[in-house]
Amino acid sequence: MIQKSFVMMKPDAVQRRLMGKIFSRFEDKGLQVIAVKLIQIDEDLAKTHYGEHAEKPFFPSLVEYITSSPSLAMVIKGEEVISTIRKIVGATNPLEADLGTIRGDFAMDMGRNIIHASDSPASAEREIGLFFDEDEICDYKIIDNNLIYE
Ligand code: IDP
Ligand code: MG
Repeated sequence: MIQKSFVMMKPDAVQRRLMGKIFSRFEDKGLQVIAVKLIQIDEDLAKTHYGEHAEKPFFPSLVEYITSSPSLAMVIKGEEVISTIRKIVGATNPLEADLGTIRGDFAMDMGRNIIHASDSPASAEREIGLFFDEDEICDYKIIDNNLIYE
């Protein structure tokens, strides 16, 4: 099934100038980036986005991290894209993430793990709605021998 996922390069990815390399992981795989926004997340948006973790001990430091500097928000489209991107991203703890994944290759610390990706169709829909207006999503057709999407 063709799906859309919300993916976000966190402040450490932007600060470390890894944006191009991370885009390449998705583009090389054959996924389609249909929206992009560099955004300084404020405290309200951080708390809403990570609401499911509000009671966790790491929540204050997570909010501080995610609001510390701009993030790069994206919508990515493709066949089974939600689970595919979670595989490309790797485990939450970069020390446990397989080499070859983004977290496995670029990070060492759970609290600086480079990237966010939606974990289900329901969270993708919620997160895309939080970060993007409808008219910011360019759902163009790919005209390419390798990729033919509706
Ligand atoms: P995910 O990003 O792989 O979906 P979640 O469990 O949803 O992982 O956690 C959201 C984010 O909260 C993680 O990506 C990470 O930045 C942070 N986080 C999760 N667990 C910990 C922890 O134990 N210590 C510090 N930060 C954590
Ligand atoms: Mg999560």
